[in-house]
Amino acid sequence: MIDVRRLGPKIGAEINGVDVRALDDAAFSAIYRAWLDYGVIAVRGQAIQIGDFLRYSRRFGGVVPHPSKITRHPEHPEVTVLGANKRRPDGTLDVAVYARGADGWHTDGSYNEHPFKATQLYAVAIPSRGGDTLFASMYAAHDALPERLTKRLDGLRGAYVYGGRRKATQLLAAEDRDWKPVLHPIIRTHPETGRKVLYFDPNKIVRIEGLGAQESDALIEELTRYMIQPGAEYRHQWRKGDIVIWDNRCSYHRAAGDYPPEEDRIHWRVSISERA
Ligand SMILES: O=C(O)CCC(=O)C(=O)O
Ligand SMILES: [Fe+2]
Repeated sequence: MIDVRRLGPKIGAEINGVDVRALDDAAFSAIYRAWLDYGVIAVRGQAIQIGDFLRYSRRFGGVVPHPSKITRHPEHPEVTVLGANKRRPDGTLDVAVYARGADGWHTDGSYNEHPFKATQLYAVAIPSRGGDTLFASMYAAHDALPERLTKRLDGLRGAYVYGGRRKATQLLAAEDRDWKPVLHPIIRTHPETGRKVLYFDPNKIVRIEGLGAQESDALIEELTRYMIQPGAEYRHQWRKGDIVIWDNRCSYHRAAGDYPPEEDRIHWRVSISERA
């Protein structure tokens, strides 16, 4: 039996008392089921090596390298190391590294034709305060849309690009900065749960297909206000040894990004694809 405990009213659960290196298929499928049900799962208390992390991550799907080459683990390109090398050689803080994911609510990989189904982090070093990660439910965002908006969004697709309208591409190598926008329906059906979501990412959306620039901007602004619903949030306070996986098909997240910059906050991170 896997001990699953709810964390937020509409998103988030924690699992204690397991060792991810030694899960049989029945135990793993209970974790996978909980992940589908709760959107975000924190497995506590893991003391693992990078190979263990990769083996466990591959049980959720194909592990694919993140487009930011400069933050990849030197020996394991599929692993991004969050929070490493945040000081430049001259000692100044590289804010793109320090505050990665803190510039607003988003979902990972919306710039891909097939966005990452999941992102999984392992907490290697945790600061003494701050540095939480916040999550919110896309199901709740969808369910809060007024009928007028649901009707209007029917059939509409958003165009997404790495860096979005702000062209925030600092973490990419210079030669990798020229991306073509990809299209995703704004109301999507989760392929495994069958539930509808508001699939949206204000950081990476550049326009809504078929609308004029002004109308598109106004709709983007309106949708941004629906993303986070009262009671549909969960704030994760990290402990060293936590493994947290979130479902990018039904949740938004953001880093709080507020920890003391002189302290370490290091995570191994993998992107898990629906394909591969
Ligand atoms: O570091 C975090 O808390 C989350 C960063 C983030 O947005 C990501 O890894 O996709
Ligand atoms: Fe993210």
